[in-house]
Amino acid sequence: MRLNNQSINTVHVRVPDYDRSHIKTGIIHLGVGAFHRGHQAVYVDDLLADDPEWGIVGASLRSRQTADVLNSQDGLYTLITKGGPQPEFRIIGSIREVISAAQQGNALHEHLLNPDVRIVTLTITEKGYCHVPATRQIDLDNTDIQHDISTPAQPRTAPGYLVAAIRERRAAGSPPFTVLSCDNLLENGSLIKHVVIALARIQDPALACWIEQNVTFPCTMVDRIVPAAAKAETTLARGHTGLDDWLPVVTEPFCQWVIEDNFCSGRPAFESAGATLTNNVVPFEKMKLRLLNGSHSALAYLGLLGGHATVDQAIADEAIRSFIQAMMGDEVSDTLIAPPGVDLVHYQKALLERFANPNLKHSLLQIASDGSQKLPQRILEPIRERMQNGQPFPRLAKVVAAWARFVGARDGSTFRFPINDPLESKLRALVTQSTSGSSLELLRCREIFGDDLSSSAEFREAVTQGDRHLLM
Ligand code: CS2
Repeated sequence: MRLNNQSINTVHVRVPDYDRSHIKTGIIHLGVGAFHRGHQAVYVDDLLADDPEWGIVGASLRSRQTADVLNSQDGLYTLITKGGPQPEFRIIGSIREVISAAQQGNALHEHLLNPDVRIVTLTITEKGYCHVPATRQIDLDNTDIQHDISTPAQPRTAPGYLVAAIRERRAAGSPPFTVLSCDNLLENGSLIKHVVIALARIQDPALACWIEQNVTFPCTMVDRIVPAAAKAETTLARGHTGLDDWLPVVTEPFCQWVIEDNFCSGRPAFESAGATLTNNVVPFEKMKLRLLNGSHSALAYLGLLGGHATVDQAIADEAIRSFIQAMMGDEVSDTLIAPPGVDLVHYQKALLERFANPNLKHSLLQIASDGSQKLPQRILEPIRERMQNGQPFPRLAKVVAAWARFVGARDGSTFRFPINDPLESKLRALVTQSTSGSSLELLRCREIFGDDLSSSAEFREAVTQGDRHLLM
């Protein structure tokens, strides 16, 4: 039997504690991947019993499969939390419907015009921001952005959908919505604000000014490890609930959401579901991006080069584990200011434990994807700060060297690793077209390294040293 509104009454696990037929749509979420379903949708599920105004309509910008499967389950899915030996199961009901934007762009647009929708949340991954990673400016060479400039009423990008909807809401006299970014980018709210306003300005400068004055874009720090679920999880869910769920979500017990309290049209009591509302998210973002995500990227590139497949395997490798510990403790933590109430030493220790979770099977290739979009905020920003302070950064440089080898490594004429990166062809051309064929040619990529690092002899020398010392 499939999981849906009827069959849910037969299960003996935790199910929504509210009447789903009374829920309204207050949130549109762009990018309904596993992360959203393991994180924000769970917080919302926790608060709907007290406040039914905030149900979610999700949209997938690229894949149609998520919409098809979740709609056939009435939006329901199983959350499988793997901490100790016994996983915990729970059915989440906060997503009312999912739209596949590529097929139903107009339906998404209509939902975005609904005046009851007061928040648009985003998990569109780093590349969804359509910016140049090194400069954080809108990427006018991006063909989807070019499409959205020439055809604003039929957008393809998230910024394009936001601008089109804000324009019409403004014309109709509807209140604006808050745009709540939940991606792993520094000052993620400011970044999406910048891209949205830049896109609006090209079309209509008055609209850009109005957005500046009326729409808010709070920054957030989101944290929960949510690996892509494997087929085996469907079997696991069925074994426990008796129902077929084709899109369960697997996650760890840890969960954190720190949100800048700046909502232009109201918000649910996110704090009642465990989120932290604050005036300044930046110290939380920096800590998490540099310690957790920076270590994740280091584990991915060093681990894959060392023959590992998952995070727990890589962190069990003594050489890699002590490298990560030293990178965090000696090179990253002194670039940080501890957020209120956080002990950075304790935070690092807890991260090592989370990485060692043997039940998650978090794929290193998944983390290694989109390196061009991830390295700047995870690895390059702390490097820049250390260079400015005259401090060495051998381990951070080694992570850059490991990324370059991962991207450039070849067996004869074929590349050794599949890379999944919007700059893939450019990066690989840098290696194949150079006379040296060395992966260090990748340091010339200005979209990633900026004008400063791509021309810095000190940076190149440190990465070259790191490359010599890579264990291979
Ligand atoms: C990971 C993140 O895939 C990646 O790049 O580093 O998805 C990470 O698991 C989450 O940010 C944890 O909160």
